[in-house]
Amino acid sequence: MISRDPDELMDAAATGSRTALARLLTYVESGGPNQRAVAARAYAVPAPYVVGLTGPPGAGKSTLTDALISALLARGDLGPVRFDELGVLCVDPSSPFSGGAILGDRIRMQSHATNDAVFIRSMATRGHLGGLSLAVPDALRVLGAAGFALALVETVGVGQMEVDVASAADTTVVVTNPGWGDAMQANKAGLLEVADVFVINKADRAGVAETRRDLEQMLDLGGPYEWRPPILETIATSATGIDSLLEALGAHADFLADGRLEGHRRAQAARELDAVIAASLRARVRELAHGEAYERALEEIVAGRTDPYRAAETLLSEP
Ligand SMILES: Nc1nc2c(ncn2[C@@H]2O[C@H](COP(=O)(O)OP(=O)(O)OP(=O)(O)O)[C@@H](O)[C@H]2O)c(=O)[nH]1
Ligand SMILES: [Mg+2]
Repeated sequence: MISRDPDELMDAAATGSRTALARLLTYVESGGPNQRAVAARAYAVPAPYVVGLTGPPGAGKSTLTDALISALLARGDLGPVRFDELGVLCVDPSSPFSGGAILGDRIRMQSHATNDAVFIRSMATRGHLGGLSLAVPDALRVLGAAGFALALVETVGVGQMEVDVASAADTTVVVTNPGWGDAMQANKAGLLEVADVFVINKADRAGVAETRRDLEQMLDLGGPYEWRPPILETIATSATGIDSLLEALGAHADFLADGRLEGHRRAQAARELDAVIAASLRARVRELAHGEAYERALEEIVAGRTDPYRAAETLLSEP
């Protein structure tokens, strides 16, 4: 029988138990006291180096991730990062239970399902107070505590929530396809913020040059860059362009390792802390809105005996 105790599970995960690791990640998704206990242990261990892949549905992220897994395992390093085991998280913020993604991703990454050096998991949120934008960083920490030095995170979509999830990565790859210049243009602000590497996947299709031109123009509008995101072309289905992609990922990891990773991690920590504070305050608001004092305050406001500002001050000052 596997333990239910977060501390025992942590010890088991650290010595290689995948069952323990899976249960810890379920705790992370579910929120509550177990999630808090897991976080207390997991954040005491350095986070793994994280490569995030994000992009519109169907861009080929899972196929690309699959090809990257093979190439990474063959090398055993990514720039300065050495690893024995590879953790992979698949995240679909638009679907609360990642139903479709689980099936699709599992099939796409089937070739690695039985490889002990790879751990693949679809992430959903079932109650974590901060949703996926906190559950994913927590899960990455758990992978770190379980001994993974490198993790890949596939996130479906290019909206604000996906950008939030993507910001948990150290190197973020934005995956596009030929002919999707306009769609990317519409999201350029968020994408420019997170993209360290652009990939035009499905380069076997027409329109690669136009998409490259669109992306270059988009990049020209931004900057100046200490690191200008390179634009690579891949055909994930035949693993074409994967070596160049790995070179680019390694180069970016080197770039960060050259004195920038600490600042990057500090910015991540600030985003996480802000998100936890915001989520806690929202929970407090919901709690207040269900209390008797709140009902009394409403009556007072309606009767003209107080105003919402004074009423809020009074409510918040109560223990
Ligand atoms: N022609 C072509 N098809 C590709 C390429 N890469 C992926 N595909 C196909 O595109 C489809 C979607 O691939 P996935 O890897 O599931 O894409 P995804 O971005 O992970 O999809 P979601 O997770 O659902 O957003 C599959 O049918 C792939 O076989 C490519 O380079 N060329
Ligand atoms: Mg996918």
